[in-house]
Amino acid sequence: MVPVTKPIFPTLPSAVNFNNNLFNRMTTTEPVTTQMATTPEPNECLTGTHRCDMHAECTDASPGYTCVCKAGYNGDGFICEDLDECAQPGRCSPDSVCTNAPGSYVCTCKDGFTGTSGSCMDENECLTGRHGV
Ligand SMILES: [Ca+2]
Ligand SMILES: [Ca+2]
Repeated sequence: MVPVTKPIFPTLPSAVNFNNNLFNRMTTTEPVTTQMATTPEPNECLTGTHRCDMHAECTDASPGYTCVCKAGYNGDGFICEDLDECAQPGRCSPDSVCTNAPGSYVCTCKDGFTGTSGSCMDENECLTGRHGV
């Protein structure tokens, strides 16, 4: 009787190379996934990758970021539109005219009244010299 001997493990060079390639692939793939997992959360507000409106405040968060419209603007932070303050009653004194402006508003005293925004007084033409001679 002639004993039949079979190799338990493959000894062909191609089989060894295949195992080496697989091993190399596993060892080269692992650092990539580790690097992705440890990549710090980006500050979109500094990198400029946020989508906040130009009239919104960007605040970095993890993950992502938040956008809040600035004072004088209305919206969800991604789209901010100027607030028409003049559409709201009582913004300016009854003796002044309200003019809407981007992010703000202006109260201008009506003719015959002097003062600053919000407080207009009847102009004393006798003192200001704006009376006829
Ligand atoms: Ca972030
Ligand atoms: Ca406005």
